[in-house]
Amino acid sequence: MKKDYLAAGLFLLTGLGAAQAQVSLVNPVPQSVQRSTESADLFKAPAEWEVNLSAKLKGSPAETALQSAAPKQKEGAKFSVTVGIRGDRNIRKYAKHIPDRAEGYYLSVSRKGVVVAGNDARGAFYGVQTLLGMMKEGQLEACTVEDFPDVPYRGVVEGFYGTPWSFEDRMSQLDFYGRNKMNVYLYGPKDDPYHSTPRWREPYPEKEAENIKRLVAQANRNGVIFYWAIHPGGDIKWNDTDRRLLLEKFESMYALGVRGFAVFFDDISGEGTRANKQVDLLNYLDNEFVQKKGDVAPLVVCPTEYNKSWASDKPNGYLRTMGRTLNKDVQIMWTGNSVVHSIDKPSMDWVNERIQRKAYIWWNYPVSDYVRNRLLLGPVYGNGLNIADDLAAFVSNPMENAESSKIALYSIADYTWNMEAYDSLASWKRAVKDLVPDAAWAMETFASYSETLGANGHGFDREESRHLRPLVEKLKKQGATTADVALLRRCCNELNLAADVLLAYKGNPALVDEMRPWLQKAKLVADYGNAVCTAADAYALGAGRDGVAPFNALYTQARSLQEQMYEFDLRNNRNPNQPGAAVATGRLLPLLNGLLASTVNIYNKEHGTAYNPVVEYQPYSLESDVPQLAKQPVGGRGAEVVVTPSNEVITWPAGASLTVVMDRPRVLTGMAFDLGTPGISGSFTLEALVGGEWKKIGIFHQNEKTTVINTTGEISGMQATRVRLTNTSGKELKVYFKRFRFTKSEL
Ligand code: LOG
Repeated sequence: MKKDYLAAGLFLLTGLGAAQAQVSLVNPVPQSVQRSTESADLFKAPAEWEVNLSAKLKGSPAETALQSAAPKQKEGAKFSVTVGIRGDRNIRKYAKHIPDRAEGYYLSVSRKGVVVAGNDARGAFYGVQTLLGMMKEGQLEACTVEDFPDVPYRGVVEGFYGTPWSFEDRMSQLDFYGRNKMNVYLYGPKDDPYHSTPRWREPYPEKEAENIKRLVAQANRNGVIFYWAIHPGGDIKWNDTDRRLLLEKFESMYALGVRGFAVFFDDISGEGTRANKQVDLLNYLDNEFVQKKGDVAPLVVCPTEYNKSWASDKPNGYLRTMGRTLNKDVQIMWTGNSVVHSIDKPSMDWVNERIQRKAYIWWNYPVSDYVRNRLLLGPVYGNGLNIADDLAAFVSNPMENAESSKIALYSIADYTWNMEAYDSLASWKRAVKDLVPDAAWAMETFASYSETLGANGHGFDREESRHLRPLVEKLKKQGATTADVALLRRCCNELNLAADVLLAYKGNPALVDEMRPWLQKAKLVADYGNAVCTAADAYALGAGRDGVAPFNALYTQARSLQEQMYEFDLRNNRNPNQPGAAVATGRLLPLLNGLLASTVNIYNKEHGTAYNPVVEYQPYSLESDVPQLAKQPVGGRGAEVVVTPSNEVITWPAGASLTVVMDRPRVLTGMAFDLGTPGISGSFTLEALVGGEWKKIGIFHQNEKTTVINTTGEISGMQATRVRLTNTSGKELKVYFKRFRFTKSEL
């Protein structure tokens, strides 16, 4: 169908100067835009208009959106806006142009007025949104648009660990989804006690219930289906009582206005993971609740085996059991080949065949709950542009930083609406402009240093600072020149400028609040870079030393700023997993570190001095044959050595271990780890490598309930080079990895 539109176009918008074309402001990019003249016919948007809305759309999101528009509604105004849906008299003449697709619409804009003809009510709403999007800069453009979404359900799953979004965050998000033509929001923050174990059984207290009611109303105003998700698998009993309690909880949510329901079975172990029991419950909920109510959206489930790397592929394995026995109208979520992964055609074919339906993609980007010291502000890329027909839905799991997430969400809305036309960099630029209209340059600049995820257990990464790619390649082969240093200095100064502009930006206080630690950190990075560049120019590249501070001062300043950055991370963005604020670690900081090291080496050689050239000293590394832990980062903070915790259930093979390797012996002073599983201590052996010999360290529970295992007494004083934890139970175990840290002192 899309092909026909393209072929029929007289003057397609594609390729025309985006700057003057008002329709180019619209997100998501429409399927087809046509103009009757070759050059854009732009005109000033009217100050008032007469709205002719069909009776069927009274009280609908289309009407609400028109009421919020800048032009005043006035009977008899010269400019008319006619809005209806297929079958309505007021748009009968245009019916043949309406795409025969769910949520499709036809829009015609001329100097006399506008016609919006929706295929259905949501289509009409989206036609109005396109009109409002065009008018963002006060202008309109004569054209016709025929448009519809590629993916039936598009939106967001608030499904991360960490601080759940606030009520205000969510209100703003739902409005944003309406504007960007996303139609689902799934509420499932892991740290809402009433969503998960054990309090999923209890109704919300009054205030929270009232807020949910208001959120549902806000979703309805924006054409968004509000799904409420429950996460009961941690302690569910497969008996009548728990089934009844779950149904009662759903009833209480229904009473608050919720008309979409989901059950999440992710990240659990034990009894709750049994496929046939889950299916029994889900089919029961589908038959007795969803179908009987009649006004509830399709039930959605997040399975326990929600990605290929964990899926058993036996004929009677988990996924195929679900595929075969779960009611066909229940939708099954899927994160791809692993927990965090790009989605492509082969991976869709793989899962769809097994679950016997189109998968409901839960895309784990820009979620940052496993790299909480990061803001992920880069372009959205990597997903197949040819999978539109393979998806039941595509929803994004975002960051706990709601406003910052809008950059990625804007582009995910774009991608899921019109895949073939998706242009990741262009979409990102529009996203930045939409979020920070009056400081887009600053935001683009800052964002281009906030892209990588750094080392992480999922091995997922995003390219950072594309503009520095050529320099990185060049410096692999040869030393830096003054021109290279000038480029680095300019990058530092731009980053500093961008950070200052954004810190003072008044257009979006919530966004600035979220970004503050990263903006402040960026200024330290820039200061560090300036010290390094000045030292390199004067003392390594011979670019003249007149008026330049002595080497010693510049060197000390660079060291001081490294320390300040370290200290900054200890004090800011406090969270138990990955505290601090990482900025520019993808390319800029490694380049500066390399430049400092080479400058120091040159200076030492020339002057016979012994300044330490080592910039990033990393004395710890990790070795593990537990696949899910093999890439887990390890790092030192003060006296502590910490392996980053994981959110998911870890399958720990028999005999497999996790080892922290140190570059030289250190005195152990304490140790604690938490596998989040009661009674697990007897299954593991903890050892330290002392003088080339493995010494066993006794394990005891500090507290039976939290299963924190503490070894402080026994470990104390050992001089070790390695610490190792091994599954010695003789069988594969399912555990969590909530903590693994020890303290040490230097010899
Ligand atoms: C969780 C999710 C979390 C995400 C990223 C799913 C289905 N579940 O490993 O709550 O935000 O990964 O850390 C998950 O993705 N578990």
